[in-house]
Amino acid sequence: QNIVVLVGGVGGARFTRGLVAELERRHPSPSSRPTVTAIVNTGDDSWIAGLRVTPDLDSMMYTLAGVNDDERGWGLRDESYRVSAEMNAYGVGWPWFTLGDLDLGTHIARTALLREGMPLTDVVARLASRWNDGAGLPVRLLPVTDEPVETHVEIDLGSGPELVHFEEWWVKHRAAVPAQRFVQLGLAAASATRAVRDALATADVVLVAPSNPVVSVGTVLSIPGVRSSLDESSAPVVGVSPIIGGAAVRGYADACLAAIGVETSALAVARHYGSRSRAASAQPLVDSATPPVDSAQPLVDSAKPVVDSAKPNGDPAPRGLLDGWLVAEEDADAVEAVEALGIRSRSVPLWMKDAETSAALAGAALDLAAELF
Ligand code: GDP
Ligand code: FO1
Ligand code: CA
Repeated sequence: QNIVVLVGGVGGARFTRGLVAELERRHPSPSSRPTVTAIVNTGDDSWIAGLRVTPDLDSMMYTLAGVNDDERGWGLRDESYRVSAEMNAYGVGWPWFTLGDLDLGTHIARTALLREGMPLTDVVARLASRWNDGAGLPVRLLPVTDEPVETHVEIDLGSGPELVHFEEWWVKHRAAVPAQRFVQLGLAAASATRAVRDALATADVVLVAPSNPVVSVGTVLSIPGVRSSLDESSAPVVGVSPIIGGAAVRGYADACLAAIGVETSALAVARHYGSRSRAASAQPLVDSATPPVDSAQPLVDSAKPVVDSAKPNGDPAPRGLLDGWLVAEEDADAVEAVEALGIRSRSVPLWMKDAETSAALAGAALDLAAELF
């Protein structure tokens, strides 16, 4: 059995860690255990001081390696900040974006491999392979695309509209300035990797983690090739609500949803994702043709052709995303309305407090998928 999970950073990592634990519990023998492939958002990636930083891939890698800072969610534990203090003293980099000394080691290694011409997918596999004494991670991590796609946010700080990187809006401004719209730089030249399309084509179950529906899952879905691969798959697609009792737990997903006109509720997110038995309504974020480049030292350009982004005329309209949707017990009254959308729904404990609650949540998602086979 092949399980594919669509993820962002911290929410995706906690859920995937629970999924791994639940699969180990259900299948004690590794040879009969399903494989897990995570398709990871790359929209938060950026150039900082000449280094390629990939926050959501790193949240996944550090969490699955068991070396993450669990309190914060992101970054490594037992960090120090000597290097970034020096960078800040020189006025280089993003002073509001905390980069630990050990974390910087990851960014230097990744950037070095990218500069040698290695595609991001292979770089991620290489970085992942060192953990667990060289055994690697229990999950295959796949960046959704090898081409740089960066989410930017249009804001107005009083001197007219300007575009800032998503992390600047999120971390520096704490998403307190309204986002007028999201723009994905580089999207026009990007496509899902072959590995991503193959993983979706051979998936028996697809899970949508309780990740940010706009800038994490929304970005993954917007990459050409992802939607079409999902549409062609016969695997059930089960999502987990990132909204509990009308609140964006941890972070500012509510500000992201407001920017695209979606209410912060489990039902509204389900409606936004749509039912797989019906035509899609969810639109990708706004595209822009300008790819993000580090102008000082451009990456080796792989000049890959765009694959399967154009739909030939006469193709069926894209489908919605979901066959199943887990909502919180606090949102039990939404189950009926979700089912009226053509999406099978259950209410379960949705808080990922610790290893046990995360594993139970992943188990509930697997059980709902099994019902939908
Ligand atoms: P990020 O990239 O680090 O922001 O992480 P993700 O996009 O993967 O996930 C962030 C989302 O996870 C937040 O918007 C929350 O709505 C959701 N989230 C965080 N903790 C929990 C939890 O315990 N349960 C559920 N259901 N969702 C959560
Ligand atoms: N999140 C923060 O809220 N503040 C930070 O200073 C910060 C630094 C950071 C450094 C490396 C990394 O991989 C992730 C980091 N994050 C930080 C987490 C993360 O990038 C964002 O919170 C999410 O992408 C929002 O979706
Ligand atoms: Ca993120």
